[in-house]
Amino acid sequence: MASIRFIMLGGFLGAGKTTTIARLAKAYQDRGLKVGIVTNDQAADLVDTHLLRSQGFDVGEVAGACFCCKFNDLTDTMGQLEADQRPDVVLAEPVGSCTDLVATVMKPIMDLYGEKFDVAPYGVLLKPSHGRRILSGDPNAGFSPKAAYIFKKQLEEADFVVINRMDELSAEEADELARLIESEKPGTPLLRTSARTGQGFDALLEMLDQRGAFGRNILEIDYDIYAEGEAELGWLNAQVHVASHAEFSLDALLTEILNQLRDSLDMAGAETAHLKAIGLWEGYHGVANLVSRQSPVMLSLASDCRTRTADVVLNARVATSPEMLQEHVQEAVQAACAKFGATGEIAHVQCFRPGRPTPTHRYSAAGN
Ligand SMILES: Nc1nc2c(ncn2[C@@H]2O[C@H](COP(=O)(O)OP(=O)(O)OP(=O)(O)O)[C@@H](O)[C@H]2O)c(=O)[nH]1
Ligand SMILES: [Mg+2]
Repeated sequence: MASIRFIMLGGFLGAGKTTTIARLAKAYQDRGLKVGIVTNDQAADLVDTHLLRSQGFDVGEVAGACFCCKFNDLTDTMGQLEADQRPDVVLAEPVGSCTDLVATVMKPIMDLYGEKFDVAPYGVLLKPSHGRRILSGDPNAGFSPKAAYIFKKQLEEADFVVINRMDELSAEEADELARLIESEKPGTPLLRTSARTGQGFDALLEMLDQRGAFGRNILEIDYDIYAEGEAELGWLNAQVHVASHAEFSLDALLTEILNQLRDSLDMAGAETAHLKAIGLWEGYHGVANLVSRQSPVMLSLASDCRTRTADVVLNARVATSPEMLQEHVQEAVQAACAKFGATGEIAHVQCFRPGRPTPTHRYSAAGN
């Protein structure tokens, strides 16, 4: 039986992994291939899972810790996808604050499941504004030096690097970023894409089809700095039930919740890595995102729906304490709902700092 192509795409929070994976999944389906997707988060209630499922993809989820710490859950989830429909391709999205994935995920899959999975080169996506600021040594890069350490380790272990969001960059800006990446990681293949428009996807597909000596960049990494960098982020996943006597625009509500949050976090001086909210009602779904303190809230998927009730799933990753983050979220949800004459009942909330990663397996450069 032919092996399943395993494609993992990394990159910092908000780099565009889910958007890229959705576009790649569609491209593989257009080639006549069956696709499974695995999402991952430190907690339950993932916007990404809802978003990808609502687009009709077969999605398994590993929730509660990153792939490296839940390696057996990752392989079990891939086993379930296999039992459901035996995909030709599995696309996997690790948590955006994770690194050391070659040693803890790619190598173990190659070694322990090499007959079943054929592992593609490991690509890491960049959010240009974030990448430029860290790589040019901006002391106010928003996140701490420890978070910058994680970002640089992500680049270091990549087989290839992708500058995403090309639709927002001039040729000069992209060239400048390419120079910074080249001096950080000389000789690494570099692609330029827009997951929004599809620019550069032929080259990305071609790169992912390559066979060869990939997955070789096993890191030397200090897990204390890595763990402390991750723990600087407050992490919140919540479900909110919204109800009103009058109809409201689901898209306007999602945008308003994130705008309220953006303003209050900005006032508090808390840097946002990624805020995302999906609104769901009777088969309709809309998604809003915010990827940094400097950028506007984007409605990345319009539901075009008016409703009296909706379920909203909210995921926030922000450089602040979990307690502060939860307060900001509660206030933003109440203020936004009030604006639409609605009430927002937070049904389920998980809020914490990510714990120290303790990988199930870790292969060393020497072999294992
Ligand atoms: N303009 C533009 N926006 C993009 C592009 N790719 C992604 N986005 C937007 O950036 C935001 C974040 O994209 P995601 O795909 O959710 O990013 P992610 O890397 O999966 O984020 P996490 O799962 O939180 O780590 C969304 O609003 C996307 O619509 C792009 O190429 N161009
Ligand atoms: Mg994602």
